[in-house]
Amino acid sequence: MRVDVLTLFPEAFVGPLDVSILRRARDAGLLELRLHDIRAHATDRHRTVDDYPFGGGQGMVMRVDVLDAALDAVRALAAEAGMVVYLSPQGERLNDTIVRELAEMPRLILVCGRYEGVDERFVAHCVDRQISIGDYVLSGGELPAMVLIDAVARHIPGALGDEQSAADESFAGGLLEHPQYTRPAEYRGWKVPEVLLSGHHGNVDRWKREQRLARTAERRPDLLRALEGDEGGGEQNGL
Ligand code: 9D3
Repeated sequence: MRVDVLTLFPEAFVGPLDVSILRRARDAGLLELRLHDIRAHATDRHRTVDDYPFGGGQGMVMRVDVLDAALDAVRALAAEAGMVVYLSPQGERLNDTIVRELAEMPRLILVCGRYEGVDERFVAHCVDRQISIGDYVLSGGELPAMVLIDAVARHIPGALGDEQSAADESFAGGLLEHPQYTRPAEYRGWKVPEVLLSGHHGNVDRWKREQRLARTAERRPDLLRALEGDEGGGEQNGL
């Protein structure tokens, strides 16, 4: 998969996407990530990318002409059309279904906004999909774009070991994980639950199942309700 990112802060992407699974996927040629500075497509001598909103209001808006020029230039760098995703607080909230859909695309073009957002004509004429990562205010689309890239890259065939892929499948099934422990079995008097040390696989499995149900009911009752209306949900979770 090829991912092109249009941003005013390409340097923000160095670091998070250079470690772990992302690093491996890129090194293996499974993920080709290209960063592009929107400001390179400004045309005036001050390299202006934003302006005051028509009709008034606070803050600045990113200009449609600069964004369109940047997008055209980036499109031309590869043959595939690419799905244009604008990271926006007004977008649909990112979830596992959307991540899997985007992971099917041969090419994604991610546009990160700054200031109060982008001129709506860019959204209307150039954007295929608008995505938010949740209902809280961030300073721009860069962190959301990195979240999206990380989540999508995990679904590129070969990017993960089989074990982790299997664990992700079960999250998609909609229950929280059971708690996990490792050695030492006791630390400062804090003990690992007895059943996990018992070697009784039947009891261990039952305990894990109970823990998953109890914490899902406690913390994410919305997930349980979603499972109730879903025939296949139980088998998917080994319940
Ligand atoms: C007047 C209200 N504005 C500022 C408080 C609205 C606003 C504009 C631009 C709020 C946030 C932003 C920048 N955020 C993003 O570009 C963004 C975002 C987010 O803030 N939260 C969750 N997902 C996303 S995706 C892009």
